[in-house]
Amino acid sequence: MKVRTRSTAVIGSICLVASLALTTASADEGAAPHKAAKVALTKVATAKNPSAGAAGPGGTVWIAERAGTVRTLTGQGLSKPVLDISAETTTDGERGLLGIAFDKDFKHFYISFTNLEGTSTIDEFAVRKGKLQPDTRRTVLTQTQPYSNHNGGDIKFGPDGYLYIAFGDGGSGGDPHGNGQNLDTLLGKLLRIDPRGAKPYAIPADNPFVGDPKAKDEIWSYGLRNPWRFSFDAGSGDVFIGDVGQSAWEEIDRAPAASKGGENYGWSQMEGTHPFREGTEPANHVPPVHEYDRNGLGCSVTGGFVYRGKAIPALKGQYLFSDYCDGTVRALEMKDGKVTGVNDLGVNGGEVVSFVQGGNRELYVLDLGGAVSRIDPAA
Ligand SMILES: [Ca+2]
Repeated sequence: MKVRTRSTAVIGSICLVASLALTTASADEGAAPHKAAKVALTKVATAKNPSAGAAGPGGTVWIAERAGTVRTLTGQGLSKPVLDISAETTTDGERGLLGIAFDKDFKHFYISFTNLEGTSTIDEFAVRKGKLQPDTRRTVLTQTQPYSNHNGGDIKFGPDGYLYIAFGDGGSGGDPHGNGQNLDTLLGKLLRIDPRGAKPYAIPADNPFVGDPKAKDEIWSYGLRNPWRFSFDAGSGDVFIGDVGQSAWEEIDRAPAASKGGENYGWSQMEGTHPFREGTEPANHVPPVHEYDRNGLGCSVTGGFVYRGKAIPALKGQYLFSDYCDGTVRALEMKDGKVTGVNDLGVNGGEVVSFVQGGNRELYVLDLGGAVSRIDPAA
């Protein structure tokens, strides 16, 4: 009953938002009655402040710990560190080792961390026979950070083979430098680069602002506050971004796989679908596909993945996400790019800071408190 009650509460609050085209309950849409997927969390390891993860070579799953270590999941918990940069980062504010990613075919491994000065840093390692080659390490991209919060820091390869990097607006509160809407900074943006195309990296020729002298060529989309976690749908290629709100609205943004980039997600003129501090909605604002307020549902969205695994057929095609402050794992039912239902999956992942998609596309939840859990079908 708890599942249904919470789910109804979510949908009820969302319906107050007139600009979101939502149907109230998928059970009302006729055809087959809706059955929410039933899931269970299976704890597979304990880590020290796990912050991020990635599918690795040979079916492995790699887990980053915030203080600077990377370990792999084994049948008996986590391995010894395969990488340790703990002398190079701190966990002040929202800093630390914040993202890891492999490129296609697992030839290179990338880490995203804040260095001792707080500068966001993306480094690359060559991978041979499943092992990092420490002597190949090089820095791909850096971005100074004016404050210790809103670093973003997630990194993922898109289906196009390019590396996407999410940076927050630089921090403090209310975007004091106006970075979200300023195309002359990498802060408050989703970036798209080709890390192997040149040293230190190349800009894909079809990036949306190439040739615009007033805009950084690395920018793929903008108007983001703290896009803490984003992902690509392994089925469709659509991108989903969980953008943490200021004080009122948490949001999930989406762009279709066919997007040419350039989306403006609104911050800091908008927070979700609402003007922020007398802000004016930009003409090209792409509103979130989902937003929720802070009446009992959390305070910091953690974006996840569209489920494309095999273990839980009823969950296929739904976008999973959670909230650091609430921990409940939720799922958006999507149809033609619109949200048609919001499901509370009835499990709590703790201080959820990240989801990880394994090579078999099954999903894991990372609790900053330590638990690494796999999302399994309920028994
Ligand atoms: Ca927004």
